Amino acid sequence: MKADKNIENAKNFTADNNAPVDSAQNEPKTTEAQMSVDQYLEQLHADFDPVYNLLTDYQCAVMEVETKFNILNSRLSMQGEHNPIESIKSRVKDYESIIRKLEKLHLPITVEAVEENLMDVAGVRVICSFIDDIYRIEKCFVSQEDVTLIMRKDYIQNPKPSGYRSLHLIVKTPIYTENGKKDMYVEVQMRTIAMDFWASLEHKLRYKKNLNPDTAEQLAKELEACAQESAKLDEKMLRIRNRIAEDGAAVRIKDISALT
Ligand code: 0O2
Repeated sequence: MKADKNIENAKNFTADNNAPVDSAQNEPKTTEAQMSVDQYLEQLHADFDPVYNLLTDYQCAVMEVETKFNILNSRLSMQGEHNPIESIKSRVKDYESIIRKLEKLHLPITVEAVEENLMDVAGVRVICSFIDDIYRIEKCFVSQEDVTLIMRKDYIQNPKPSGYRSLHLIVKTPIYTENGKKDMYVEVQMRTIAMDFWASLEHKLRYKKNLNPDTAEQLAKELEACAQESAKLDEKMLRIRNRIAEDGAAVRIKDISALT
């Protein structure tokens, strides 16, 4: 629809401004150049529509998964004393990164190759307050009927050498389009606020191209140390939260026994 309009606009643009005027009849003439612009746009349309459709499907998958987490957050927060999810960040890889990844994997640059081989085009990042919330939410999420767990990498139990910690899940989940049901891969990254804080800073270092190698090495070491401190902080916060919960429960039990 949008692309049709673009082609139409392009035709208008050519007719209004660029086409040479036939002096005899004083009317724009259809030229070879104009034809080729139309053909070019139609080709572009044919090439880009499948890509646009694919990225839209991934966007829908992201929305489906986000909704699942939002629902879990509401349900679990009714039972506990806090919202287990602090925030959710989502993205669909842009087509430039998709093409670079296909190239890196020596795969053909086709829509089919993306659908069959790339499992991280749709990404949902779930940020939790505490480590135990991550595993509690994971369990509820993967047990849903329309969520199929494809891959699980626990970088919280087994951090990467860089110090990176997060729980990664690759799942398949359906979207419902005008053409029916379609199963989509979605990558879910689950982490605490501290893990997310660390990962965003380390990501900056990773993509900083022109850093002096010595500085880069030193910063990587500092970040690794930070990762260990932040892991300890996560554990301490969890212990404190549990103490608060236990004391609260003890007070409630005392109150109840005073009534009986
Ligand atoms: P972006 O821009 O975040 O999307 P692959 O996905 O094929 O490169 P693999 O081993 O299948 O590699 O995936 P992995 O390493 O389990 O997870 C990849 C994603 O996790 C990365 O995506 C990052 O988002 C995140 N990640 C993994 N390791 C690190 C790390 O050491 N530091 C930080 N900051 N993030 C990490 P992308 O595509 O690399 O980047």
